[in-house]
Amino acid sequence: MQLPRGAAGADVLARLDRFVIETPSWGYADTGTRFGKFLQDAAATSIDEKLADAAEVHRLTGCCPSVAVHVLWDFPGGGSEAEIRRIAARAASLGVRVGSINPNVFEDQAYKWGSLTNRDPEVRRRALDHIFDSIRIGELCGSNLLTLWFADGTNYPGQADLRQRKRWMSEGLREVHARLPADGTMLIEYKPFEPAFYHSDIADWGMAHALAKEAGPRAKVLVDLGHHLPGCNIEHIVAFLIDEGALGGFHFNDRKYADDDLTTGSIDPYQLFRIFNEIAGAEHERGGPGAGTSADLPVAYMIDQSHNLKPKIEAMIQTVMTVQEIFLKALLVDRDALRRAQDREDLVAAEGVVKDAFWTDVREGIAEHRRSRDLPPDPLAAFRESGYAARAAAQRGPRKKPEGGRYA
Ligand code: AFD
Ligand code: MN
Ligand code: MN
Repeated sequence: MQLPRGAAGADVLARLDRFVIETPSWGYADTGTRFGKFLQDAAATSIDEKLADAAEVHRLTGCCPSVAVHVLWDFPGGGSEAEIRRIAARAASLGVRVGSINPNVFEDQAYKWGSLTNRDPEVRRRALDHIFDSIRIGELCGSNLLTLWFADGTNYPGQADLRQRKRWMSEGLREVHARLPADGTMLIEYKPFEPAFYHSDIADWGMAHALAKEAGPRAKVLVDLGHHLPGCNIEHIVAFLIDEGALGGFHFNDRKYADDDLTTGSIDPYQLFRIFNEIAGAEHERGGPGAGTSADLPVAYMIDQSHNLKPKIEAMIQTVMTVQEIFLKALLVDRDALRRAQDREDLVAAEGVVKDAFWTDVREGIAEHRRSRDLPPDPLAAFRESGYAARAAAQRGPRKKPEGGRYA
């Protein structure tokens, strides 16, 4: 099975060109696990360097125009209007823009017992004020997307009233929704555990969906691929949320055991394909690639990964290339043949239609298409040849090393 030629092929590639993937500012900086952090010389140490790295990914891939920001980590000046405008202008000068805004209501000591679910109304108010300020930052940056992840939860049975916490969370999210700008969308992200180890207040897609419906019509669910218990059928959740009109976005990564934030598709590319198969199937129902933007699902495709060992920009480019390839494969599923096989309960044929698309090697087709767009056919190879990482390491590395030039 090859890439379709003619009008069908042009439509599929046009859909691929409309498929943009947001990279996270925090993916370019030194991160670690709770067991420590391994510094990388070339890792970004400021929002300006993160934007520069994101711009390099966009320059080479042509599909990453926006950068997710983390309010406390990326606006060290406290988010003054001058700081925000400077950062937004810096992004624009680099050919990218600020994308989704991620408030941080989990690191401050005040949130030890929760943020929107804290039994202290002062803390709940503080968390809300921070989220409202994040909305302000978004408006000044020209971003209309707010991504909400809460570490709220408990570690022991009996620690808290779970139903009261649900009500506080819903009350807070309703207030957030009321503050959204007219064109704003809030994404509610769920996660079964970590950092809380007995219960998380927004533990699964059903809770996020219920809270989003209570918050208002512009609240949607964010599916982080690493936020599911082993064996979970994520593509079924995606299909259900699509059909509810509740799927707001993704955080792409991969996992072997938990929220490992491994590079997308590195462990289970077929699962990622099955997820995109649901997206492509739903878009086919809406008219498919030939119908143009009207068939495109209004979903934010974002990466959320911590590249602890892989070089950060390489890992980001690798991820973008993987997500593009997998989405293109899903667009190749022969929907009519699939439907005919399903209608006659021909399981083997139906599975064969899906697998034919998954096994299709689209790499040369994408490379050819990139050439036609004056993009490097292999963005990863182009990055490696560019010397960008070496230059970044030479500039940034010495700042991280104590006297003597070696890591402690
Ligand atoms: C952590 C959380 C969650 C959140 C991300 C960025 O698990 O995925 O989206 O940090 O705030 O990975
Ligand atoms: Mn996430
Ligand atoms: Mn996570």
